Amino acid sequence: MKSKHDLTITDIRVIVSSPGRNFVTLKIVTKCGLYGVGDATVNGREQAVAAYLKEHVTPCLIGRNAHEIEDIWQYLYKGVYWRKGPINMAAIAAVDVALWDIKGKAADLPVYELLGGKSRKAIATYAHATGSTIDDTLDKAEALFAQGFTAVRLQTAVPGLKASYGVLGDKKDYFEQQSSRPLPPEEPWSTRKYMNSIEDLFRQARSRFGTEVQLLHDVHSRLTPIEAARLGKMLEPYDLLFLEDAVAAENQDSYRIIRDHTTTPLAIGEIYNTIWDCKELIQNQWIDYIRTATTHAGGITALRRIADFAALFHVRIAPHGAPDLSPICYAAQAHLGIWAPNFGIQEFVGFGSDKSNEVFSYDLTLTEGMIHVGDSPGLGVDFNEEAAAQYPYNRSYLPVSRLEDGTLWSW
Ligand code: GCO
Ligand code: MG
Repeated sequence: MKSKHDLTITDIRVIVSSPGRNFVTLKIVTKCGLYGVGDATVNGREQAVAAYLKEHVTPCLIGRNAHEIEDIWQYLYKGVYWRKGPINMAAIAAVDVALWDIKGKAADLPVYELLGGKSRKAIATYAHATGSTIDDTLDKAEALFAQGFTAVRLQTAVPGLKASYGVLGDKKDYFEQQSSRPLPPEEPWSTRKYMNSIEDLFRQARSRFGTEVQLLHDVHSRLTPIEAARLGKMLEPYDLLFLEDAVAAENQDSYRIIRDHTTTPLAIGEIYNTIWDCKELIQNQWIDYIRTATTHAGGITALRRIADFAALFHVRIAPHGAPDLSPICYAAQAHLGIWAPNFGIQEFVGFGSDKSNEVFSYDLTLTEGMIHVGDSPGLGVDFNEEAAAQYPYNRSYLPVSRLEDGTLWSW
């Protein structure tokens, strides 16, 4: 069918900006003037994706028909020869999301309508409560429940360690924390200290908040499979919605070991790039939630496939939603989440900072801990290039983690 819009791709812009923290944004412009935006942010490696997009992707796309999302996806995935990988897949994701945005605008429909329409009214989220002590964490959780959230991830500094991931210390928020790191800071880790202190957090949380609220926890891949199995058993009485990243799963069958020992639901996937990274986890039903992000696992086209595959095995999607995922990623995931029959929950740490809100606009609203998706055509997001120009790239890194004897550990 002949489109009433000329969607020949005429211009592609790659913008690296730092409105509070670094984002890599892609803008694809078509002949009729319709354009779409995509997120390609890989935290701590932003310039690598930007160079890849500028030098190796955009020249191949000029002149193509923006309607052909599937063919362009396959072209960038199979055509690269060296498939997969975080840089490649973030670049594909940004192109894919921008093309869905354009298709929606051309059809004058929100992207969720193109996916098959709404399966629910709004998207459930879980917020973060991270404190320097158990009381601090639980006070923060209480404030979130008071705002209407019904699910909260609890993290507390490990007693006896100088720093713990996610604990902000004197920093106002994640944005300020990350932008103060021109080189990777080093943080200590002790599995023994963690295992000796973690149960108390959840015991106190349940005794303070009761059984109605949902609680989650992120292990950040610090344990071995058998340690994770023990943790899952230890936390069973506190009825977690899920335990995240208990083990780094380069070996997907590590999760079999955990699964054999505990009924605590398991989630993983924020660092995965493709469906292949989670294929065995899903088809063996070793996990309950798959947490791949549109930005890091190939966009809406790829996440839709992961969601459909996961649905066959009772696995639900719970996409990553940390602050390094831009509002464009949130929008893409919101459209997917409102459609996916097997949507579980969306991680949510706010749509952005005051600075990032000058640069990104979005048609999403949060009420009572739920994200409501507006009916703007496309993804309903926009990126203000002039505002972004005020905030140049600022090199910054995630921390690295070491055991107390100096051994480098998983972050
Ligand atoms: C999460 C995460 C993040 C990541 C960060 C990496 O579950 O929200 O684990 O805190 O560490 O997004 O860039
Ligand atoms: Mg995580």
